[in-house]
Amino acid sequence: MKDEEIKFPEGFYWGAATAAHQVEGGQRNDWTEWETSPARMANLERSGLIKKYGKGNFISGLATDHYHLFKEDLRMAKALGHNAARFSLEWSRLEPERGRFDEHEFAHYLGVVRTAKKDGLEPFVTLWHYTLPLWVRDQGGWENRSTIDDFARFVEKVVLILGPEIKFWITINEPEVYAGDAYLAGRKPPQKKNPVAYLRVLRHLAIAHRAAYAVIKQLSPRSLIGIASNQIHFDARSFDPIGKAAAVIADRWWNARFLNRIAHTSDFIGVNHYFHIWTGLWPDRDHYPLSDMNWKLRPASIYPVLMRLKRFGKPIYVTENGLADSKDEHRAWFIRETLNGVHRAIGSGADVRGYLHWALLDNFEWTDGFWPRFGLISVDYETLERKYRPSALAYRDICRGNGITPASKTKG
Ligand code: IFM
Repeated sequence: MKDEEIKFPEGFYWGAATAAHQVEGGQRNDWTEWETSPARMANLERSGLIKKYGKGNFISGLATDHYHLFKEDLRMAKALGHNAARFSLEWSRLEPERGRFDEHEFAHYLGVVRTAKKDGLEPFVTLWHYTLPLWVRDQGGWENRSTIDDFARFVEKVVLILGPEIKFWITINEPEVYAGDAYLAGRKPPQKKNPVAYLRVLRHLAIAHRAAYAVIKQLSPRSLIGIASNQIHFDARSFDPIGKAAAVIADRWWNARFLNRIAHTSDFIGVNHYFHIWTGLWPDRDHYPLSDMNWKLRPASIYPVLMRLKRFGKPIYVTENGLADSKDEHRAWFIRETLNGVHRAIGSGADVRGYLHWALLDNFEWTDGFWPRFGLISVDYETLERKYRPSALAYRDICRGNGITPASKTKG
């Protein structure tokens, strides 16, 4: 990398992201019921995973107890020079029974939002990040069309209470991943492997986004609304026409399909970027470090991803990007190189306005449980003690300096 200063546009948002179920603890939703089910436990036992990680690894339980410790966590984010924080609201807490809203829980999230703002963190609030109230699960979750109306009613209530405080709303997190994992791969509840249900759920999620958009715009016209879409960079060698064609098809199917459906009802595009997938007949010649989850670490992929999103002509926010790295060996390098790519994309005309690292702190990584460590802040799950990882401090220098200075370059 060049040794010069790289400055980001004035007002760029710097921060990190979390999701309610992964950090709060004490949930009662479709996931908490599923994770302890005898069938799932037997499966984990059979595959040797309980022996390897222990049963507790797979039960979200108290998570990081962010529900009670959010003030401390937000204070730590502030000390890291962040000026934005992405987090989600837990629908099952706010509407535990159909039409019964829990005022106490609304007050809780109002407290979270106000604390964030007092700490100088602009909230990016996700309305739905994977987990469902039990009554929604019982009516068939997103397969049932009436869940769209229920979601719109929930959003209306949320915006009536939190709306005056919120500028950025993210309606749905990674619809592509959720639908694929839950309805095609059978990895997440309700564990179906049904292409018809998969397409139906995707369609309903797109309609739900549009319905939420209409509700929010009506109640809070000045707020900005988008989704967090999982965007993958598919690639092949330039002389490999079949691999290249496969990359184009994969891109249309995974990256473009959902966004095309909702872009006209989005004020910005939120992008979660983790993967670079090789579609070539000839193997990739480059070698990449691996994360603890064996994900290839290729931060340069952010550039083509952002350049492809330019066509929507909307502001773009990187709403997630990160890696499981318990030893913190690669994170500082990974963030810096990703930001180099973001900066290059801005220089090439992509209107990128913020970067939110996944995650602020270690958390419950869904089916993998607690062992993957995604946090800028480490969490000791015995004591709940939080500590900054060195990469958090390297990122802090970038946030504070609104860019990458030679001084903020630490070894990766
Ligand atoms: O932990 C998840 C998050 O919930 C959604 N995006 C990807 C992250 C890492 O797998």
